[in-house]
Amino acid sequence: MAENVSDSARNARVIGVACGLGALDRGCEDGPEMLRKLGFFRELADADAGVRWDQTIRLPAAQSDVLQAVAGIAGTLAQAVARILSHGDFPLVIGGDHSCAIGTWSGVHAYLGGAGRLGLLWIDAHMDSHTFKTTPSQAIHGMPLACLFGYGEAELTQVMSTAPKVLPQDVCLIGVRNFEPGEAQLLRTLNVRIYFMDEIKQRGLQVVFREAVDHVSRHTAGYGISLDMDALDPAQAPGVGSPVADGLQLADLLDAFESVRADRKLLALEVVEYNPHRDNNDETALAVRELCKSLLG
Ligand SMILES: [Mn+2]
Repeated sequence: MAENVSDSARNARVIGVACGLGALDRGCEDGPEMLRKLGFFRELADADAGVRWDQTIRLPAAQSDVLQAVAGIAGTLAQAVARILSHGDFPLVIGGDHSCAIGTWSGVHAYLGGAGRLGLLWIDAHMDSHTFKTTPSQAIHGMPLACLFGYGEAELTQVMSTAPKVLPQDVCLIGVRNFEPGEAQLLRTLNVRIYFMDEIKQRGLQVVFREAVDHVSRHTAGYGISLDMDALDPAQAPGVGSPVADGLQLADLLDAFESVRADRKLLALEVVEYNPHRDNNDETALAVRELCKSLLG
């Protein structure tokens, strides 16, 4: 791990991942470009959050099969994330579908090297813990968390290194309310902590989030947040590929993000699955902006 991280505020570097190949509806590949067009990363920069667009990763013109294409994106993304971290900056990855998580967290893992383990908060309506053996849809955006644990195709589990990128005891899922037996079985076997919506409603997101941050920080060198926009209630974030009713309230998640704004152990943020073609008056785009602001502002 590089030692050049100063105590001054880190500058966020945005990587857009214009890939929706891992989803059934590819529309989220237009997410990064739409957010750019709306100009709000510029707005964040103006707000002195030190945010700058680094690059947009696109699919190669000549595509092989979906697995190879997603694996290719993951490799490119992982390198970019590791580079940003080694410069002492903060990677903000904007999807694209959730399969980009394979690249994001493989890159953070590579950056940490032997410095310690990586913790991960996975905020999502789904578990994303399928393999090709258990998935009903074959869609790779339903698999990234399993891949990061080391389960699945070698192309997806061995990005930058053969090691698992996270250990089950260093991960928490938040907001889950829609899943299939095969993936639930894997997470149960691995004993991963899952905060389902009913527990969140009972105890409140602030309490649950604080507990989850402690959980993923305790034995790790740092942690990341992977936010699938479908974790939010579709009434507040309709622009996603797989909406599920009864989700997180935006105001609660904004408060939660603000609570870790100055946390030096937070290493990277990823916001995925925003699909502009399904949005309503840019409501979801605005939610992405507010969430980024609350974390970086
Ligand atoms: Mn997801």
